[in-house]
Amino acid sequence: GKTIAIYPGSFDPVTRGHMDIIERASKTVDHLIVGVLVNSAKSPLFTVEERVALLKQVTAQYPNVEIRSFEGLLVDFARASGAHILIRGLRAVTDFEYELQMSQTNRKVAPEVDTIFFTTSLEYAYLSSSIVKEVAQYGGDISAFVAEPVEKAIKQKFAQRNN
Ligand code: COD
Repeated sequence: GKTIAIYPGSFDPVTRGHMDIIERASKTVDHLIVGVLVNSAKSPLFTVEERVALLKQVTAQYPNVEIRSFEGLLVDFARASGAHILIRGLRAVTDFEYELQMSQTNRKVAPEVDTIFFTTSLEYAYLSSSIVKEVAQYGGDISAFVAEPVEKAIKQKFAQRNN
């Protein structure tokens, strides 16, 4: 059958690091669903609708990539989507403990759902959504970190906030 995978995250907002994982993962599975978590503990800069819209813009060139939001447990979303694979990215060792715990918990709750990790491309190893927001907040150039529509959207956000 078709291999369906989910790449879940907060994507607040999507960075070039995420985009690299999406591109690579989309080549290895038949269908890739990027799942945007609705109720994150973190207080997000972008609404879930905004995060989904930005992801749609930067992944429009991949016909087998779909963007959806989800609430509740990730493995329930996976089951409902017919996905048996979760995709996650690994940057530094600091990602490892959290990712290991998540992956093992998810497999305990849903044994048929397993996680595949992609190691970050070297040029994006340092990159995170929070770093991008911090640099943007103080007016720094973020064009190396995010795609153009995302850069515009962040600038708009901070312009609104400072008015
Ligand atoms: N290079 C490579 N990978 C990267 C980079 C980069 N520069 N930046 C980020 N990534 C990877 C991250 O490692 C991660 O794998 C993915 O991209 C998404 O990152 P974030 O930060 O947007 O997403 P998270 O880590 O906040 O997502 C957490 C989830 C939403 C997946 C998690 O909280 C969840 O599943 N929540 C639902 C409730 C649930 O089921 N909880 C139980 C889980 S055990």
